[in-house]
Amino acid sequence: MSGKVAWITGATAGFGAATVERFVAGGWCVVASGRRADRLQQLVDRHGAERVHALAFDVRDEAAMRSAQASLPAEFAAIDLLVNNAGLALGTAPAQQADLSQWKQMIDTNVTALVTLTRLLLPTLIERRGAIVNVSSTASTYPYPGGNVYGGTKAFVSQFSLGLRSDLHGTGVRVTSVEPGMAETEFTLVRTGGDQAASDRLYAGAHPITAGDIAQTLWWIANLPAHLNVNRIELMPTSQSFAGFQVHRE
Ligand code: NDP
Ligand code: 8X3
Repeated sequence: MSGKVAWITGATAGFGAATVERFVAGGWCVVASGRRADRLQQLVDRHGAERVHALAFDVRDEAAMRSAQASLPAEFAAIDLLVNNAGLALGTAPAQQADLSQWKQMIDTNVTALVTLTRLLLPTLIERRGAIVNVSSTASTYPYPGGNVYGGTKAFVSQFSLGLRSDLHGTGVRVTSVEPGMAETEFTLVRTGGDQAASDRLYAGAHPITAGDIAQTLWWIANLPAHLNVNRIELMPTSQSFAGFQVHRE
C-alpha cells in the first residue's frame, strides 16, 4: 500500500473506471465519484471499502459536491491526487443548429464543476504537496466541425491547468493537462444520445486509444519523481492524424 489517496471523477466508465483499477492495483486508495451509484458500488465490492470510497453525486450540483467532500472518512480525506476526468460531449451539430441546453450541460460539467472541485480540494492538495491531473482533449487545440462548445470547454481545461501551475508556484503541487485524441469509451454513446451503431462505426478498424492506455498514462504522470511536472501531454492513436483547412467556394 502506497498510503496515497486519489480522487477520480467520472469513475463509473471509460478512462475514470480504468484509472481506478490502475491506481488500486498500484496500492493507492481511491475516492471514486460519478452519478451511477450501482457502478461505484461494484468498485467497492470488487476492491473493498478500505481501498475504494464511493461518492455518488452529479458534479454540476455544488451543494452535493461540498457534502460529498465533507462526508469523506478520515482515511480518504487527505487527497494526494485529483483526477478531474468527469466530462462529456453532447451533439455534433454546427453552432447555428446546436441545442443550447446541451452547450450549457457541457460547460457546467467540463468547466464549472472542474474548477469548483479543484478549488475545494486545493487546501488539501497544497498541504499534501499533491497533484492535479485534468483530462482535456485534442479538441482543446484542433477545431473540427461540430466541436464548437466541447472544444471550447477543453481549451479552457488546458489553459486553466497551465494557469494553476503558475498560481501554485512554489507549493510543490504538480498540475498536468492530459489531451487524448480518439478513444473508445462510452464517450460517443453519450455524445450521440445512445447510438451504439454510430459509436461502433466511429471506432471500427481504427485501433483507437483504450481506457487502459489513458489509465497507464495517468499512472505514469502521478508516479514521476516529485521534481518532475508534465505540463501537458497530447496523445492520439497511431491511426489518427491531421487534415487540412476547409475552403468554401462560391
Ligand atoms: P465516458 O462517457 O466513458 O465516461 C465519462 C464519465 O464522466 C462517466 O464516469 C460519467 O459518470 C462522468 N460524468 C459525466 N457527467 C457527469 C456529471 N454530471 N456528474 C458526475 N459525473 C459525470 O467517457 P470518457 O471516459 O471517454 O471521458 C472521460 C473524459 O475524457 C471526459 O472529460 C472526456 O471529455 C475526455 N476525453 C475523452 C476522449 C474520448 O475520445 N473518449 C478523448 C479526449 C478526452 P456518470 O454518467 O455515472 O455520472
Ligand atoms: C474527445 C476527442 O476528437 O472526439 O475529446 O473531440 S474528440
